Amino acid sequence: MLTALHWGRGDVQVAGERLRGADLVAAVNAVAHTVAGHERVAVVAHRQLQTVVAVAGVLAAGGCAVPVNPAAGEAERGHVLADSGASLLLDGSAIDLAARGAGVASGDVDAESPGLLVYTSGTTGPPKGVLLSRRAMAACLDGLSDVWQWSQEDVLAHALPLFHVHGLVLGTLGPLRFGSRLVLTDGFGPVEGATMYFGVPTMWSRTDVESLRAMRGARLLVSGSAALPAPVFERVRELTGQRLVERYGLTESLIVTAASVDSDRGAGSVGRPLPGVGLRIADPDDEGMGEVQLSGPTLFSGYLNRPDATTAALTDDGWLRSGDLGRYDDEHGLRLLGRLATDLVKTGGFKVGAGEVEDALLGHPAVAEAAVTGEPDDDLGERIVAWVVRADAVTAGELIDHVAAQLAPHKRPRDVRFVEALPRNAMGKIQKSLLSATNDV
Ligand code: MLC
Ligand code: AMP
Repeated sequence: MLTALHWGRGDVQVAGERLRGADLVAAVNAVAHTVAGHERVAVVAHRQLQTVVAVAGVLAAGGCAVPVNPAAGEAERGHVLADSGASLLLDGSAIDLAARGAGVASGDVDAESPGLLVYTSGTTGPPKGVLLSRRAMAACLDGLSDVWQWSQEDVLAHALPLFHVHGLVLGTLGPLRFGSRLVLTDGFGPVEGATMYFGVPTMWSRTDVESLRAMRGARLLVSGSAALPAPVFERVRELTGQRLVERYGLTESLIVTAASVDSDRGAGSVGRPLPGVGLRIADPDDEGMGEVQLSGPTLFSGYLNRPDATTAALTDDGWLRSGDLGRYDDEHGLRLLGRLATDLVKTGGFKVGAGEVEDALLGHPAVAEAAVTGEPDDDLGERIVAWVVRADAVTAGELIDHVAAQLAPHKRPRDVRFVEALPRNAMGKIQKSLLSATNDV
């Protein structure tokens, strides 16, 4: 188990279906019996009550759940299933919410053992599996409960996907750990009685006036996973009377900083380190800006099957290189100012590796060369743009569909720009910074 998930007090509602108290515990136990003895269990993470019960059941049995994006394309899904070595795949229809089981004797589950394996994109190659221990998840959640005074009295509402840490660790295991009620909706919007809302900036910026007004009664509105534009912060403040609270983290570190419920929550700050978290700015320039590096109990246990990538992600003294540029001072907390890698795109809060999309495009016979960039976008933060040199006749739509068949829908390019050649330096390396100035043909 997570160490202590209080699902005896749990109350989870997803799209009109609800399980609570003893019924929730018994449904989770029924899954735990089914999965007992499996080290890793893949769970197709539809936004359904079955997903919550399945993941909790795997944890209760002492195993490690591997969430799979239900919309993942063929190549991506195949990679996750093969790389994770999952010996069982649970899909929503395989979970019977009416099943009831008694507690399983999972023995003493080591807090260091992985409870989740979450796949996340890097700059090149297919996504890497991030091993998250029970200890790391518990430390992150307890840290947040400290700074947000998150308790059993809370009702959390969100519409986040369940295959990333935002929706799954914070948005699902959080309420289960604290016994607070969870209402998971299909679209982001007001829920009667909700005291907390979690969303990515795109969700906050898309929420209409009436809906924001209806969220006034909540005590904590939280934004994370991507940079929150100042105008969105201001609009939410105007319509709800509340300052959005920001928190920051990575799949590899879980949440490491958060603005606290009682501190002054200012636009542009993602708060201070959670209890036990080490945060430093490496090689700061004259203005104090450098790479944010992290240590402490919330860090991952490594990438599965990728010791090389794990070593590359850590400094010699064991701190995680976040790849984010920031500045820290005690008065304002952490301010994020950009990213070191240009080959990662954050679109709608999803991280997408340029290399993964380029590889998918290059798999199309009509593509001679391809480069992918993230271009500024008012709605999504960044949008994926593909720059393509054609070897044969092909339309933008055909290439977008080709990517969608291989990868998840959010990894599709929004725009395809056909060019005669990609700008390269003397070594032949594509110079992405010059692409925006390149004209399509
Ligand atoms: C998208 N569409 C396209 C397209 N791309 N259609 C044609 N061509 C393309 N290239 C379609 C979509 O499928 C959708 O169709 C419609 O266009 C709108 O797409 P969208 O603009 O992307 O919107 P939407 O699907 O509503 O998604 C927006 C969103 C989503 C904000 C709901 O991006 C989201 O759920 N983000 C959350 C990401 C997240 O949880 N990140 C956490 C990572 S963990 P249709 O038919 O479906 O409407 C992490 C750590 C931390 O970062 O700190 O938390
Ligand atoms: P992921 O790999 O999907 O977990 O994404 C982690 C990245 O999301 C971080 O490295 C940041 O770039 C970004 N991120 C998360 N939270 C915030 C935030 N509050 N503000 C800006 N960027 C964020």
